[in-house]
Amino acid sequence: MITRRDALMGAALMASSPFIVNTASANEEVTDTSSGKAVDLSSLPRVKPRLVTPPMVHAHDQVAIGGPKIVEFEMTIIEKEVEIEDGVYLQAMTYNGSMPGPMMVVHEGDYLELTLYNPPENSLQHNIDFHAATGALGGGSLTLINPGEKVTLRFKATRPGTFVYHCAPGGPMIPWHVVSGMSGAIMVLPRDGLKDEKDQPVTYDKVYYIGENDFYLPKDEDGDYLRFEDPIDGYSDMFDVMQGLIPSHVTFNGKVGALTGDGALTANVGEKVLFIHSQANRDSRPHLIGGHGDLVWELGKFNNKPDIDLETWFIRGGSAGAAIYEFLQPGVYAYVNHNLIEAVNLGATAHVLVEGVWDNDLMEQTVAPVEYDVATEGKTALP
Ligand SMILES: [Cu+2]
Repeated sequence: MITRRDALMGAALMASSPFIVNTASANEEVTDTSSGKAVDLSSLPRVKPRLVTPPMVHAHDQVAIGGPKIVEFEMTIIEKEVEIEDGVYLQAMTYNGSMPGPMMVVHEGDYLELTLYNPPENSLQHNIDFHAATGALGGGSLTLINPGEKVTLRFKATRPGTFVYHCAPGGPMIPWHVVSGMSGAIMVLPRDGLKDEKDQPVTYDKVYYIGENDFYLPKDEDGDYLRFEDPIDGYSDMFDVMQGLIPSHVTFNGKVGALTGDGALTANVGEKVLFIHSQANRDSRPHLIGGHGDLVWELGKFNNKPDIDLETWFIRGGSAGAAIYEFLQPGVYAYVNHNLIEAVNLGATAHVLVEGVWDNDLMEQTVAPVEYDVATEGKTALP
Protein backbone atom coordinates (compact mmCIF):
# COMPACT_ATOMS: atom_id res chain seq x y z
CA MET A 1 0.00 0.00 0.00
CA ILE A 2 1.29 3.42 -0.91
CA THR A 3 0.99 5.88 1.96
CA ARG A 4 0.47 9.58 1.54
CA ARG A 5 4.07 10.10 2.60
CA ASP A 6 5.32 7.68 -0.07
CA ALA A 7 3.28 9.53 -2.64
CA LEU A 8 4.73 12.85 -1.55
CA MET A 9 8.24 11.44 -1.56
CA GLY A 10 7.67 9.99 -5.01
CA ALA A 11 6.53 13.37 -6.24
CA ALA A 12 9.40 15.04 -4.44
CA LEU A 13 11.96 12.82 -6.11
CA MET A 14 10.90 13.89 -9.58
CA ALA A 15 13.40 16.17 -11.26
CA SER A 16 10.94 19.03 -11.43
CA SER A 17 10.33 19.00 -7.69
CA PRO A 18 11.75 21.83 -5.63
CA PHE A 19 12.24 19.49 -2.64
CA ILE A 20 14.99 17.22 -3.88
CA VAL A 21 17.47 18.04 -6.58
CA ASN A 22 17.94 15.02 -8.84
CA THR A 23 21.40 13.53 -9.14
CA ALA A 24 22.29 15.07 -12.49
CA SER A 25 21.49 18.63 -11.53
CA ALA A 26 22.91 18.14 -8.05
CA ASN A 27 26.25 17.20 -9.62
CA GLU A 28 26.28 20.42 -11.61
CA GLU A 29 26.00 22.34 -8.36
CA VAL A 30 28.84 20.54 -6.61
CA THR A 31 31.94 22.75 -6.59
CA ASP A 32 34.79 21.28 -8.61
CA THR A 33 37.69 20.96 -6.15
CA SER A 34 39.82 18.70 -8.38
CA SER A 35 42.45 21.42 -8.98
CA GLY A 36 43.46 21.34 -5.30
CA LYS A 37 46.74 19.81 -4.10
CA ALA A 38 46.62 17.25 -1.31
CA VAL A 39 47.02 18.75 2.16
CA ASP A 40 48.80 16.73 4.85
CA LEU A 41 47.39 17.52 8.27
CA SER A 42 48.35 14.17 9.78
CA SER A 43 50.70 15.81 12.29
CA LEU A 44 47.95 17.90 13.86
CA PRO A 45 46.33 16.74 17.07
CA ARG A 46 42.63 15.91 16.94
CA VAL A 47 40.03 16.66 19.58
CA LYS A 48 36.37 15.77 19.55
CA PRO A 49 34.22 17.98 21.79
CA ARG A 50 30.71 16.76 22.45
CA LEU A 51 28.15 19.28 21.31
CA VAL A 52 25.51 20.35 23.82
CA THR A 53 22.03 21.79 23.47
CA PRO A 54 21.74 25.60 23.44
CA PRO A 55 21.68 27.89 25.37
CA MET A 56 24.59 25.87 26.75
CA VAL A 57 27.93 25.82 24.95
CA HIS A 58 30.38 22.91 25.06
CA ALA A 59 33.43 23.19 27.33
CA HIS A 60 36.31 25.05 25.68
CA ASP A 61 39.53 26.93 26.45
CA GLN A 62 39.21 30.69 26.09
CA VAL A 63 42.93 30.96 25.31
CA ALA A 64 44.20 28.23 23.00
CA ILE A 65 46.60 25.70 24.46
CA GLY A 66 49.27 24.69 21.96
CA GLY A 67 49.12 25.00 18.19
CA PRO A 68 46.31 24.50 15.70
CA LYS A 69 44.20 21.37 16.01
CA ILE A 70 41.62 19.52 14.04
CA VAL A 71 38.39 19.86 15.97
CA GLU A 72 35.94 17.12 15.04
CA PHE A 73 32.21 17.51 15.45
CA GLU A 74 29.26 15.30 14.57
CA MET A 75 25.77 16.56 13.88
CA THR A 76 22.64 14.66 12.97
CA ILE A 77 19.84 16.35 11.06
CA ILE A 78 16.48 15.57 12.61
CA GLU A 79 13.14 16.39 11.03
CA LYS A 80 10.51 16.31 13.74
CA GLU A 81 7.35 18.03 14.92
CA VAL A 82 8.10 20.65 17.57
CA GLU A 83 5.70 22.61 19.76
CA ILE A 84 6.85 26.21 19.35
CA GLU A 85 4.13 27.67 21.56
CA ASP A 86 1.72 25.71 23.75
CA GLY A 87 -0.60 23.92 21.30
CA VAL A 88 1.14 25.29 18.19
CA TYR A 89 3.19 22.86 16.13
CA LEU A 90 5.89 23.19 13.50
CA GLN A 91 7.25 20.42 11.29
CA ALA A 92 10.76 21.45 12.20
CA MET A 93 14.06 20.68 10.53
CA THR A 94 16.91 20.73 13.02
CA TYR A 95 20.61 20.17 13.52
CA ASN A 96 20.90 17.70 16.40
CA GLY A 97 17.24 18.11 17.33
CA SER A 98 17.45 21.66 18.70
CA MET A 99 16.64 25.14 17.48
CA PRO A 100 19.13 26.70 17.14
CA GLY A 101 21.59 23.93 16.34
CA PRO A 102 24.48 23.54 18.78
CA MET A 103 27.21 26.15 19.12
CA MET A 104 30.65 24.97 18.01
CA VAL A 105 33.77 26.62 19.44
CA VAL A 106 37.24 26.49 17.88
CA HIS A 107 40.25 28.84 17.77
CA GLU A 108 41.53 30.84 14.85
CA GLY A 109 43.84 28.61 12.80
CA ASP A 110 42.13 25.40 13.90
CA TYR A 111 40.48 23.12 11.39
CA LEU A 112 36.85 22.28 11.97
CA GLU A 113 35.90 18.85 10.67
CA LEU A 114 32.20 18.15 10.70
CA THR A 115 30.52 14.85 9.91
CA LEU A 116 26.91 15.53 9.06
CA TYR A 117 24.32 12.74 9.08
CA ASN A 118 20.97 12.83 7.28
CA PRO A 119 19.17 9.79 8.73
CA PRO A 120 17.05 7.58 6.47
CA GLU A 121 13.87 8.56 8.36
CA ASN A 122 14.16 12.15 7.08
CA SER A 123 12.28 13.21 3.96
CA LEU A 124 14.50 15.95 2.53
CA GLN A 125 17.96 16.78 1.29
CA HIS A 126 19.99 18.99 3.61
CA ASN A 127 23.44 20.54 3.83
CA ILE A 128 25.34 23.16 5.83
CA ASP A 129 26.66 26.59 4.83
CA PHE A 130 29.20 27.89 7.36
CA HIS A 131 29.55 31.67 7.21
CA ALA A 132 32.95 31.14 8.88
CA ALA A 133 34.22 29.00 5.97
CA THR A 134 35.78 29.99 2.64
CA GLY A 135 34.64 28.61 -0.72
CA ALA A 136 32.02 26.19 -2.07
CA LEU A 137 29.07 28.22 -0.80
CA GLY A 138 30.44 28.01 2.74
CA GLY A 139 30.67 24.24 2.32
CA GLY A 140 27.03 24.02 1.25
CA SER A 141 27.90 22.71 -2.19
CA LEU A 142 30.08 19.93 -0.72
CA THR A 143 27.67 18.78 1.98
CA LEU A 144 24.33 18.24 0.20
CA ILE A 145 23.12 14.84 1.37
CA ASN A 146 20.03 12.75 0.81
CA PRO A 147 18.22 10.89 3.59
CA GLY A 148 20.43 7.92 4.52
CA GLU A 149 23.69 9.70 3.61
CA LYS A 150 26.49 11.27 5.65
CA VAL A 151 29.29 13.61 4.61
CA THR A 152 32.44 15.02 6.22
CA LEU A 153 33.70 18.54 5.53
CA ARG A 154 36.83 20.18 6.86
CA PHE A 155 37.50 23.91 6.77
CA LYS A 156 40.10 26.16 8.29
CA ALA A 157 38.83 28.75 10.76
CA THR A 158 40.74 31.76 9.43
CA ARG A 159 38.66 34.62 10.86
CA PRO A 160 37.90 35.02 14.53
CA GLY A 161 34.34 35.80 15.48
CA THR A 162 30.84 34.46 15.88
CA PHE A 163 29.28 33.20 12.66
CA VAL A 164 25.98 31.66 11.61
CA TYR A 165 25.71 28.27 9.95
CA HIS A 166 22.53 27.19 8.21
CA CYS A 167 21.02 24.79 5.72
CA ALA A 168 21.02 25.99 2.11
CA PRO A 169 19.86 23.18 -0.17
CA GLY A 170 19.10 25.45 -3.14
CA GLY A 171 16.33 27.71 -4.46
CA PRO A 172 13.21 28.19 -2.35
CA MET A 173 14.38 25.33 -0.12
CA ILE A 174 16.92 27.72 1.42
CA PRO A 175 14.57 30.11 3.24
CA TRP A 176 12.13 27.31 3.99
CA HIS A 177 14.74 25.14 5.72
CA VAL A 178 16.09 28.15 7.63
CA VAL A 179 12.69 29.27 8.91
CA SER A 180 11.92 25.64 9.75
CA GLY A 181 14.79 25.70 12.25
CA MET A 182 18.01 24.85 10.42
CA SER A 183 20.54 27.33 11.73
CA GLY A 184 23.13 27.58 14.45
CA ALA A 185 26.40 29.35 15.14
CA ILE A 186 30.08 28.79 15.62
CA MET A 187 32.53 30.88 17.64
CA VAL A 188 36.09 31.16 16.42
CA LEU A 189 38.08 32.56 19.34
CA PRO A 190 41.37 34.41 18.81
CA ARG A 191 44.19 32.05 19.92
CA ASP A 192 45.07 34.44 22.74
CA GLY A 193 41.44 34.99 23.72
CA LEU A 194 39.18 38.02 23.62
CA LYS A 195 40.40 41.61 24.06
CA ASP A 196 38.55 44.64 25.34
CA GLU A 197 38.36 48.06 23.66
CA LYS A 198 41.84 48.89 24.99
CA ASP A 199 43.29 45.64 23.66
CA GLN A 200 43.53 44.17 27.16
CA PRO A 201 42.69 40.48 27.64
CA VAL A 202 39.15 39.78 28.79
CA THR A 203 37.60 36.52 29.93
CA TYR A 204 34.05 35.44 30.61
CA ASP A 205 32.72 33.37 33.50
CA LYS A 206 29.76 31.98 31.59
CA VAL A 207 28.56 31.79 28.03
CA TYR A 208 25.03 31.45 26.71
CA TYR A 209 24.01 30.94 23.10
CA ILE A 210 20.68 32.49 22.15
CA GLY A 211 19.41 31.54 18.72
CA GLU A 212 16.53 33.62 17.46
CA ASN A 213 14.10 32.14 14.95
CA ASP A 214 11.29 33.73 12.97
CA PHE A 215 8.51 31.24 12.17
CA TYR A 216 5.71 31.58 9.62
CA LEU A 217 2.91 29.27 10.69
CA PRO A 218 -0.27 29.16 8.61
CA LYS A 219 -3.78 29.28 10.09
CA ASP A 220 -7.10 27.84 8.98
CA GLU A 221 -10.24 29.95 8.25
CA ASP A 222 -11.11 29.93 11.97
CA GLY A 223 -7.77 31.45 12.86
CA ASP A 224 -6.38 28.25 14.37
CA TYR A 225 -2.85 27.19 13.53
CA LEU A 226 -2.66 24.29 11.11
CA ARG A 227 -0.82 21.11 11.98
CA PHE A 228 0.90 19.00 9.32
CA GLU A 229 2.03 15.40 8.90
CA ASP A 230 5.55 16.17 7.74
CA PRO A 231 7.53 19.11 6.33
CA ILE A 232 6.45 18.60 2.72
CA ASP A 233 2.79 18.46 3.78
CA GLY A 234 3.10 21.96 5.26
CA TYR A 235 5.28 23.51 2.57
CA SER A 236 2.81 25.37 0.37
CA ASP A 237 0.80 26.86 3.25
CA MET A 238 3.96 28.00 5.01
CA PHE A 239 5.33 29.37 1.75
CA ASP A 240 2.30 31.68 1.45
CA VAL A 241 2.86 33.05 4.96
CA MET A 242 6.60 33.45 4.33
CA GLN A 243 5.90 35.56 1.24
CA GLY A 244 4.15 38.11 3.46
CA LEU A 245 7.34 38.53 5.53
CA ILE A 246 5.34 38.77 8.77
CA PRO A 247 6.36 36.06 11.24
CA SER A 248 3.74 34.39 13.41
CA HIS A 249 6.41 33.75 16.07
CA VAL A 250 9.82 35.14 16.92
CA THR A 251 11.41 32.90 19.52
CA PHE A 252 14.62 32.38 21.40
CA ASN A 253 15.74 28.75 21.36
CA GLY A 254 12.82 27.34 19.46
CA LYS A 255 9.81 27.91 21.66
CA VAL A 256 7.93 30.80 23.21
CA GLY A 257 9.15 30.79 26.82
CA ALA A 258 12.05 28.38 26.20
CA LEU A 259 14.39 30.65 28.17
CA THR A 260 11.98 31.82 30.87
CA GLY A 261 10.63 29.95 33.91
CA ASP A 262 12.46 26.64 34.28
CA GLY A 263 14.54 27.50 31.22
CA ALA A 264 15.72 30.89 32.50
CA LEU A 265 19.41 31.66 32.32
CA THR A 266 21.27 32.21 35.60
CA ALA A 267 24.22 34.27 36.79
CA ASN A 268 25.68 35.77 39.96
CA VAL A 269 26.49 39.38 40.70
CA GLY A 270 30.10 39.91 39.66
CA GLU A 271 30.02 37.31 36.88
CA LYS A 272 30.87 38.29 33.34
CA VAL A 273 28.47 36.58 30.97
CA LEU A 274 29.08 36.26 27.24
CA PHE A 275 25.83 36.27 25.26
CA ILE A 276 26.02 35.06 21.69
CA HIS A 277 22.98 35.93 19.62
CA SER A 278 22.33 34.59 16.13
CA GLN A 279 19.59 35.28 13.61
CA ALA A 280 19.98 33.48 10.30
CA ASN A 281 17.14 35.18 8.46
CA ARG A 282 15.98 38.46 9.91
CA ASP A 283 17.26 41.47 11.85
CA SER A 284 17.15 41.60 15.62
CA ARG A 285 18.10 44.02 18.35
CA PRO A 286 19.09 42.40 21.64
CA HIS A 287 18.60 44.46 24.79
CA LEU A 288 19.14 43.42 28.40
CA ILE A 289 16.49 45.22 30.43
CA GLY A 290 18.18 46.69 33.49
CA GLY A 291 21.64 45.88 32.16
CA HIS A 292 23.97 46.82 29.33
CA GLY A 293 26.46 45.50 26.87
CA ASP A 294 29.82 46.24 28.51
CA LEU A 295 31.70 44.97 25.48
CA VAL A 296 29.73 44.33 22.31
CA TRP A 297 31.00 42.84 19.10
CA GLU A 298 27.83 43.78 17.30
CA LEU A 299 29.08 42.27 14.06
CA GLY A 300 30.49 39.36 15.99
CA LYS A 301 33.98 39.65 14.52
CA PHE A 302 36.73 39.75 17.12
CA ASN A 303 39.37 41.50 14.98
CA ASN A 304 37.21 44.61 15.34
CA LYS A 305 37.35 46.46 18.65
CA PRO A 306 34.25 45.93 20.76
CA ASP A 307 31.83 48.79 21.38
CA ILE A 308 31.31 49.65 25.03
CA ASP A 309 28.36 50.58 27.25
CA LEU A 310 25.65 49.78 24.70
CA GLU A 311 21.94 49.79 25.52
CA THR A 312 20.81 47.82 22.48
CA TRP A 313 22.78 46.21 19.70
CA PHE A 314 21.88 45.18 16.21
CA ILE A 315 22.08 41.68 14.79
CA ARG A 316 21.84 41.68 11.04
CA GLY A 317 19.86 38.81 9.59
CA GLY A 318 22.44 36.19 8.64
CA SER A 319 24.89 37.02 11.42
CA ALA A 320 25.78 36.31 15.01
CA GLY A 321 26.97 38.91 17.50
CA ALA A 322 28.56 38.71 20.94
CA ALA A 323 28.24 40.81 24.08
CA ILE A 324 29.80 40.58 27.54
CA TYR A 325 28.05 41.97 30.59
CA GLU A 326 29.12 41.86 34.21
CA PHE A 327 26.00 41.68 36.36
CA LEU A 328 26.03 44.33 39.09
CA GLN A 329 22.63 43.83 40.72
CA PRO A 330 20.61 40.75 41.65
CA GLY A 331 17.11 40.13 40.30
CA VAL A 332 15.32 39.09 37.13
CA TYR A 333 16.59 40.61 33.92
CA ALA A 334 14.69 40.28 30.68
CA TYR A 335 16.87 39.75 27.62
CA VAL A 336 14.69 40.75 24.69
CA ASN A 337 14.55 41.61 21.06
CA HIS A 338 13.80 45.32 21.50
CA ASN A 339 11.15 45.31 18.87
CA LEU A 340 8.85 44.90 21.85
CA ILE A 341 6.01 43.51 19.78
CA GLU A 342 8.32 40.65 18.86
CA ALA A 343 9.55 40.35 22.45
CA VAL A 344 6.22 40.36 24.23
CA ASN A 345 3.62 39.26 21.69
CA LEU A 346 5.64 36.97 19.41
CA GLY A 347 7.98 35.29 21.89
CA ALA A 348 11.45 36.87 21.75
CA THR A 349 12.09 37.12 25.50
CA ALA A 350 14.54 35.33 27.79
CA HIS A 351 15.08 35.81 31.51
CA VAL A 352 18.33 35.90 33.45
CA LEU A 353 17.98 35.18 37.17
CA VAL A 354 20.84 36.88 38.97
CA GLU A 355 21.75 36.20 42.59
CA GLY A 356 23.76 38.44 44.86
CA VAL A 357 23.58 41.49 47.11
CA TRP A 358 21.67 44.60 46.05
CA ASP A 359 23.71 47.79 45.58
CA ASN A 360 21.78 50.80 46.90
CA ASP A 361 24.37 53.15 45.47
CA LEU A 362 23.44 52.07 41.95
CA MET A 363 19.67 52.15 42.63
CA GLU A 364 17.35 52.65 45.54
CA GLN A 365 13.62 53.21 45.81
CA THR A 366 13.83 56.20 48.11
CA VAL A 367 10.04 56.53 48.55
CA ALA A 368 7.79 53.48 48.16
CA PRO A 369 4.53 53.97 46.22
CA VAL A 370 2.11 55.97 48.40
CA GLU A 371 -1.07 57.95 47.75
CA TYR A 372 -0.57 61.69 47.70
CA ASP A 373 -2.87 64.56 48.47
CA VAL A 374 -3.58 66.55 45.31
CA ALA A 375 -4.88 69.46 47.36
CA THR A 376 -1.57 70.00 49.14
CA GLU A 377 0.88 68.77 46.48
CA GLY A 378 -0.91 70.35 43.56
CA LYS A 379 0.06 67.70 41.00
CA THR A 380 -3.01 67.24 38.83
CA ALA A 381 -3.55 66.06 35.29
CA LEU A 382 -6.43 68.44 34.86
CA PRO A 383 -5.80 71.42 32.58
CU1 LIG B 1 17.85 21.49 5.37
